[in-house]
Amino acid sequence: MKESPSKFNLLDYFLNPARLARLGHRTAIEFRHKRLTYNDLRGEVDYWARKITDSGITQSDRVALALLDSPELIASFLATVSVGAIAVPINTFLSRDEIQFIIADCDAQLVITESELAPKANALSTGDKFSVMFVDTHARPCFELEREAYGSQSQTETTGESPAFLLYTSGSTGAPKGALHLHGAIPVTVENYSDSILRLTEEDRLYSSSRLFFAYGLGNSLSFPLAAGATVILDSERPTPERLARIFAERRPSVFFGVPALYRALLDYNGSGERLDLSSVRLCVSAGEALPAKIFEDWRREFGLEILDGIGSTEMLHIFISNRAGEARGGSSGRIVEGYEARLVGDNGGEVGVDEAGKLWVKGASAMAGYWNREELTRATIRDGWVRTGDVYRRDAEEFFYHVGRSDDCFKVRGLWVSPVEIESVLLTHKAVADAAVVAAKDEQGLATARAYLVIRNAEGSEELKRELRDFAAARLPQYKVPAQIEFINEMPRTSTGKIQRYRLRAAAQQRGSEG
Ligand code: 3UK
Repeated sequence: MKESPSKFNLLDYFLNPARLARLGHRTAIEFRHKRLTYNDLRGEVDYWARKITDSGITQSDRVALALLDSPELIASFLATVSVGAIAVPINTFLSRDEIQFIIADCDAQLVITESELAPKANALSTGDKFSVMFVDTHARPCFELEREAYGSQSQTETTGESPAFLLYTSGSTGAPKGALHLHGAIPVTVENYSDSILRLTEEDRLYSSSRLFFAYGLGNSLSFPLAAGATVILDSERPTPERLARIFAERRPSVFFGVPALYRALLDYNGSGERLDLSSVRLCVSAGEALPAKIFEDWRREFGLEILDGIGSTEMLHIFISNRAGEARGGSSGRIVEGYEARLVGDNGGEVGVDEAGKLWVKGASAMAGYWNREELTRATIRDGWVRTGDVYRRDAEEFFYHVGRSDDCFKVRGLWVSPVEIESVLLTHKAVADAAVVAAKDEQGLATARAYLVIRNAEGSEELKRELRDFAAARLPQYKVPAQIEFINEMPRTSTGKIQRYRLRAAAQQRGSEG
């Protein structure tokens, strides 16, 4: 007989009485002019737990959280899971229609949203299947006003295997799908990744440019700082290089989490006469897409800091292959994080050899329980505990992993496999190239060829530059990988979580046919 899992609740994990006795007066969150101690946060969670249960929410109900990064988002997330309901953080950059799709898909009974998001939220208040609660993050914290009325809330009984939250991801195409995670998943990411790779102390100050609604940001700004008794710096403004320069100078984070496009923008900003003060930073992390070796090297040269690239996914909750401080390699995602297992699977279903490309499968206790209401897709994604990531990787003799591409992004030219990432990382070493994406296109004869979309730095996008770039690539790549077509664009299309939208470039490339 299977042993029944013991009682466990995420709120208790982070803010139990014993921890509060030790950490209560330390700062948990810094946000605008506010500073919340761990005790304050507990008060805020209790306030929200009461409001949520008062609105009729019970175990397993879904509570959608369409909030900017704020103490209220952290508190309402923990409050929701503390009463056994399922929190659904929503990407505030999505359109009204996309937000409505998610609310309908998870059948939320309650939506907590921001007065500031009124244009999007107004449409929500017309819903009749759910109620809406508005939050004003500019107001004073609720617990200060109403603490007396909202004493400690008794928790619903949950275990490590109770559903806790849903994270929606659209992948590169298709409708968003919700990855369901259990109460026990967050502690696994803390033990596997944060404890061994970040090695946080109570003195650490964490800042993530990726938001809490994204699995990466949820780990960076909620799970890891709170589990370590550290401080998280939250910001609801757009993370431009100017904004970040201020955060680094004024808030002095010790750990910074970004995405590759932002690291590149920060390097450009720093090179344009402005200076970034990174003197408080001891650790930089990158995820979301592959960090090109060029950025890794430029950053190290400029600031004397390594960027620890690591791959994570919504399905696995956080990073499962990562570089380590002091042994990071540019162009590599690093080695397997202890607690996870990885397999690179070839076309015949067996594991590939050293330096051979294969499909990446991972296994680990932070994996999602499944996609919400998508049984078939769940079965196609997880088999025997192995999660198919959709990525192609190769592993060298020292067990370092190299991202070859998403399996749907790789294509063949003259019968030979081409990895867009490899061509892009070569193009990015040219001084004129600020951003690069390569997709499959057809030449005049209708044959598959590589087409490069480039954002150019301080230069005219001339025919001469195209020739120069092709010669540059030809000197560094086999002929079939040299982009036969080059197009200059003003801005790279990216998702709000920082990934290149290759499907949009592919569609454009198909339309353009053989020109270019
Ligand atoms: C790609 C990477 C190369 C890869 C995420 C950290 O990105 C996260 O989750 P998503 O569900 O996307 C997952 C996919 O993104 N990817 C992510 N990181 C890297 N590719 N190098 C990387 N370092 O295709 C993966 O399958 O949005 C990242 C933590 C939690 C996350 N959810």
